[in-house]
Amino acid sequence: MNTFPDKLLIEARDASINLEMLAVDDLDRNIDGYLQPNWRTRRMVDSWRNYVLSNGKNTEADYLNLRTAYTETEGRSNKVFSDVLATHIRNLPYDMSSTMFSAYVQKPGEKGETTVTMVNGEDGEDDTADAWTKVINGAARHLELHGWWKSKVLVPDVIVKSLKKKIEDQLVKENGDAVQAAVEGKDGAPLQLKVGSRHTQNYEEMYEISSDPFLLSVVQAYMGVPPIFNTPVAFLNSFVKAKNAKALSDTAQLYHHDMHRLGFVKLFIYLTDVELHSGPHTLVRGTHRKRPSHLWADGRHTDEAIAAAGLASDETRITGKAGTVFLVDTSCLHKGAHPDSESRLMAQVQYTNSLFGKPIAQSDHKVEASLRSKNDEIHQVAALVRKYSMRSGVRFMQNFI
Ligand SMILES: O=C(O)CCC(=O)C(=O)O
Ligand SMILES: [Fe+2]
Repeated sequence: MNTFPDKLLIEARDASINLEMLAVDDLDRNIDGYLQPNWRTRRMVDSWRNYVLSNGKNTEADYLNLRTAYTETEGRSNKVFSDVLATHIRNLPYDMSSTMFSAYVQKPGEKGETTVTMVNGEDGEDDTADAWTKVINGAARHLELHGWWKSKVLVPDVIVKSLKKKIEDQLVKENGDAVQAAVEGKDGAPLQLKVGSRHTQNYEEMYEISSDPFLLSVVQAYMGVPPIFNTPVAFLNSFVKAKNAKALSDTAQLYHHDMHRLGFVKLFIYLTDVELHSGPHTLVRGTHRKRPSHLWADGRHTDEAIAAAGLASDETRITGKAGTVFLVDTSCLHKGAHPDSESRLMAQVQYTNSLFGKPIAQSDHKVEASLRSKNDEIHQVAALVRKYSMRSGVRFMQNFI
């Protein structure tokens, strides 16, 4: 067997992890100029260094430093650490000619709804480049201001249908009749059913959508670094009545912030039409940057607590047809609204700027695992990971190499 290219991929992944040491050293030297002195953020630098020195391994203690510093500094630690990282890692140009969201920008003379028209195309130049830059920066700016952005252009129907079928088949395989009961909101049906990354990582559609050059460009413009693909999953949320607050809490249907990594943006893909009554993704806009002090606490927050803080009018509910994709900086306060009368099927991928944070299973490294394994499934995922490393770069697939 020729393992030469795989060894190169693994080497390149390790080099990519190592690059983060530039940010660690920068922070180590300058942190008191960047952030108010704080014991926990100091420890967070050490934790990040541990991550790099161990070639990408996190401990629970290091992860806790990140999570706690976020709360203690009211988000500033993550913002500063992420900005420092961005000054040390080069951006990638993504080739927009293969985007599935091409309807955003049309060449002069093409028919259809034109979101942006071209200006200043010089001979021999890509005359759509300016237009794309405008759309990308507009989306990134919307994320920065509000914490979310929704695409007007849907994912092509064939991709939505094939992804949906794979997820439904897996749900039925694991849960049998409970799936139909959940869809119909029958008494006793489960509130939520999940397809874990163990399965979704086999679905090419997850990579195809999330590696789209347009989405990667928007997330890169927002985070300042080329994004890393992390935690592909899918959920079915049933409109069955919730038994209690704990059930809602366990299924992310109470307000909370995510905090597994330094900087991240979640890509959500609706696989059913989602209206106000079907449990839309709901967030409090702007809370990724600003919120009343007590709402920086880790854990869940009730709707009443949001209202009492005067934030009810900042609630944003994201609806859309099947095939709608949107990006959310889920370090903001957010939840899946509990559906009233229709169940919701949704897939998601987390884009992140670093894998520092929550411990990652070494078994996630499919290319590395494939060198020693005869398991067909591992080889299939490894093939996808190689393909999308070629398409979008080693850094994008770093978690899975
Ligand atoms: O179900 C939703 O809309 C939100 C889920 C959630 O909290 C998350 O993915 O971080
Ligand atoms: Fe969440």
